[in-house]
Amino acid sequence: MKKRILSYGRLSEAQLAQLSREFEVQQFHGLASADDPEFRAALPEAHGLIGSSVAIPAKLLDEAPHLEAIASISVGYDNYPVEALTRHGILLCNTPDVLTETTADTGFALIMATARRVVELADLVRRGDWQKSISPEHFGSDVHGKTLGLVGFGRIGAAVARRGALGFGMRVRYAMASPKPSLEAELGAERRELGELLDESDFVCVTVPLSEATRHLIGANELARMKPSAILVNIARGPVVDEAALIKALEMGHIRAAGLDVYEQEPLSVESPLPHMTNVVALPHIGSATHETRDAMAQRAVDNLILALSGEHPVSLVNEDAWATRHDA
Ligand code: 8YV
Repeated sequence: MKKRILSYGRLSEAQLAQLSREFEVQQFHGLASADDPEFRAALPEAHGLIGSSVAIPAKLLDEAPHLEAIASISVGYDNYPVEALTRHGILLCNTPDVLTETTADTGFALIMATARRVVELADLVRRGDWQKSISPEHFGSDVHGKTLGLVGFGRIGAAVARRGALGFGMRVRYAMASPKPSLEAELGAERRELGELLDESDFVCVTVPLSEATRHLIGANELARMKPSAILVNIARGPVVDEAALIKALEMGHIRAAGLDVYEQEPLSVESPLPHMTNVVALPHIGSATHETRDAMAQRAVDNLILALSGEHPVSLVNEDAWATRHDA
C-alpha cells in the first residue's frame, strides 16, 4: 500500500505527478492553519507532509502516529517544533542553498531602494509631482564604499556581503556568527560584537534565523546605537526586530530608513504604519519569490520527501538526531 502524504505547498503538475507515482497524495489548497478540521482529520493516516508557511505545533504530533517526515518548502524552520519532532523520530527537511542568491538579491534590492529612495521617488513621478528638477530634499545616499553590517553570517548573509564587497566596494562587518576565516579572506570581512557592528555600519542587514535567542535581538537599545544616517534591512524573520521599537526609531529619526521583507505578524496588519512611512520600503515576504527559485525549492522538498519516505537520507535534513533515532536504533 502506498504511503499517504498531505500537501499544502505550491507544487507544479510535474512535481505532483512525481509524488503521486510514489504516494497517495491529499492536497490542501490554501491551507491557512494546521488546525483546519479536514487537515486534522487526515493527520492520523499521514506518513509525510509537504508545504510551507503553516506552523505545526508539537501537540499535533500525538495525532500523527505514522508521520515519518516533513518536507518544508523553506529554509527557515522556526514554524516547527524541532525538539518534539526529533523525539518522535520525525525527519524535518528544509530547502537551503537553492534560495540563497535570490534572497540575497532581495536584500540588496532593499538596500538600494531605501538608500536611493526608489519607491518614494517613483511614487512622486506616478502622482505627476515631478515638475522641476529634484532638489536636495529628495537626494538619497551612496551605497558604494559604505559599511555593510551583517547580523548573522550564514549562506544568505555571506551572499549579501559578496554583493556589497565585490559589486559595490563596501566594507563588510559581521556579528552573531562564528568566525568565518575564508569569508574574511575573500571579502575582507571583519567580525564584531553586535553593538560595535551597529555603531559602525551604514547598512545593517539582518539575516540571522529566528530562535528564542534572536527574538527581539534588535530592540530599542540596539536601534539607538545605529547612526542616524543608517538604514536597517530585515530579510530574515520579523520577530528578530522589535517592530514597535523600530517604528519609534523611524518616527524619531534615530535611524534614516528601513527596508523590510518580514514582519512580526504576516500578512502585515492593515493598521501598521510601516508601509505608509516614506522612509520605509515594505515588501510582502518575497525573499525567495521568483519563479525559478520557488520551483527549485519545491523540487528540493519533493526530493527530500521521496528520499525520507524510502528510508534514504534526504538532501537537506534539519534534525540529524531524528535520522539516528529512525535508522541507527
Ligand atoms: C519561504 C522563507 O519561501 O525559506 C524561507 O525560510 O522565508 C521563504 O523563502 C516562505 O517561508 C514561504 O514558504
